[in-house]
Order: sequence, then structure tokens, then C-alpha cells
Amino acid sequence: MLRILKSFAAVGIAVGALTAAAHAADIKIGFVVKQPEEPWFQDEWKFADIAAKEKGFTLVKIGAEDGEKVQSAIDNLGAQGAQGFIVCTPDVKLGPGIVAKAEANGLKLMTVDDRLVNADGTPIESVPHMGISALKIGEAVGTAIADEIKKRGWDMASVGAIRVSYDQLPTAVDRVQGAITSLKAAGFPEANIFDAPQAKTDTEAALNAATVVLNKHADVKHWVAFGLNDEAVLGAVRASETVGIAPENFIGVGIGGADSAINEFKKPAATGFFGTVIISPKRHGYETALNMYDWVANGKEPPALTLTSGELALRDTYVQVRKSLGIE
Ligand code: FCA
Repeated sequence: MLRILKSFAAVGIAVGALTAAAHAADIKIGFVVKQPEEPWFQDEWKFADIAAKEKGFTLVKIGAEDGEKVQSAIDNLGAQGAQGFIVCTPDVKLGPGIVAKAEANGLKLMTVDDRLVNADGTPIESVPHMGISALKIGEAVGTAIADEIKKRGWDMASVGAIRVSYDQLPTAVDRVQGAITSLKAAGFPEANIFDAPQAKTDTEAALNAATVVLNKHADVKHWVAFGLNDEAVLGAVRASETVGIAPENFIGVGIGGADSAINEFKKPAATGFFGTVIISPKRHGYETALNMYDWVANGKEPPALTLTSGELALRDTYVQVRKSLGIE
């Protein structure tokens, strides 16, 4: 009898394990990003894929560059029987529409990187979000630039700063504001900071915006640049090269640390792209995907707001910094 009971118990455990596995296999989670060609988002997807493999759920990756594509991506996920999705939207003002669409399709919703806003511009707090500590990371950018200005012995009063801006995105505003705060605290004159509004958040748009500033102030010899990400700063660096500014006269510090920055650091000679504050695609990809999985599978709601940190890296330190962040 005892033997029979024991074997029943064994079967019970095996069936339990099978049910859990079958359950994970039924789970489908979407990961929708605004700029699938940007290395940062490719890295997010890469780490989300690792979470999917580990837990055994299906990850559906969708690039959605505009509002219409976001809407159809959500309908598509609903039609495929997904239970939830994570999104970095091309426009945070789509917030209320995205929330409504997710609800209509019975999908759990979480945001990453860019937080949805209400019609009045305030964040939609009911949607769990993971973003970066934008002000703090921006401050680290500004400090790195100010330190390097001093190291190169430039006269602060005659240095020009390019603020590559994308003011329709709150996290972008905070990032550049942080940089300005640190620069000013280090004695950088506000009047020397020139706005270069980019039409899109890619390198080409930043190049165009920065070129206008550089042409307007052709008498300035020493330049620095900051923006919302590596692409923004790389655009400013490319613009400086086009107008003939030497790398030693330019200090650009980005935010990101994915391939856009790495490829620049790998060039045989240093460019004006001096450094980047590396943020974690592992946390933003792997952790958000796990959070969503836990929500769907176990009913555990993700934290309402998670803000991740960053770490400054230069040409000769980025390999080490990436390793220490577990993203090598
Ligand atoms: C925004 C930017 C990306 C990346 C992310 C964390 O979405 O557009 O480049 O910096 O925040």
C-alpha cells in the first residue's frame, strides 16, 4: 500500500511539473519598440528573449514606428492570444489610446523607457513602468563633460555646448536638463548652451540639428555636446567632423552604451564621442519580460515605477563597465 501511495505521489509531482510547463508554453508576451533598428532596442529584445527561453514563454517582438503601427500591433497581439505586452511607444501622447486598446484586447500592459502621458501631460501612473533615472544620468553626463573641459584646460567662458533636444519626450527633457544642471554647477555659462532640436531621435536628425548650431557659431573653437541618447550625440559629433572641428576640440557624452557607442570606441583613433553613460538593456529587457511573465502566470503585478541607474564609460573603460553591469 505504501508503495502504491509513493508512486501516486511521484505521478502527482510529475503531473504538477507538466502543468506548469504547459502553462508557460501557453503564455505569449509582446515586446513592442519604437525604433527596432536602434541597437539599444535590439539589446532589449535580446535580453527579453533570454527571459522567454528561461521561463518557456513565447515572446513576440514587434517594431512600431508610429501610432498606427502601435494600434495594429496591439490588435495583432490580441488576435494571437497574447496575455500582455511591454511597449516603448513612438509617442508618449498616445498613452490613453494605448491603454484603451490594451484593455479592449484583454492585454496586460507595461511600459519601458518612455512613460505614457495623459492628455494633460502627466504620467499615466496606473501602467507599471521601467525607465532610467533621467535627471541623475543627465547629471553624470554634465559632470563628465565639465571634468574633461577642465582636464583639457579650456576656458569655460568660450566653450560652446550643443543641447541636442527632443522636447516632446519627458525623459529626454530630464536627461538634457540634468546635464545642464551639472555644467552650470561647474561654472559653464548658460548663454553658451545652444539648442539643437532634432525632428526624430536618430543620428541623422541630430546631425542636421547640430549642423545648424555649428554653422551659426563658426567662431567658436571648443565644443561639447549632450542629448537623450548616443545617437543624438553621435549626430553632433558627425556634424562637427563635417564642419572641420578636430576631435580634440570636441567633447560629446552620450547615454546608452549599446553598439552605437561601442562601434565608435572601437575606431582606431578617438573621435569627438568622448564617453557614454551606460544604461542596462538587461534590466529593461530581461527584467520587464520577467515582470510581465510573473504578472500573467502568477498574478503578481510589477512595481508601479522602477528607475534604473547608469555608469559612465570611456573608450578605455567601456569593456570593463559593460562586464560589471552583466551586459557583455
Ligand atoms: C528612449 C531613447 C532610447 C533609450 C531609452 C532608454 O527611448 O529613445 O534611445 O535611451 O530611452
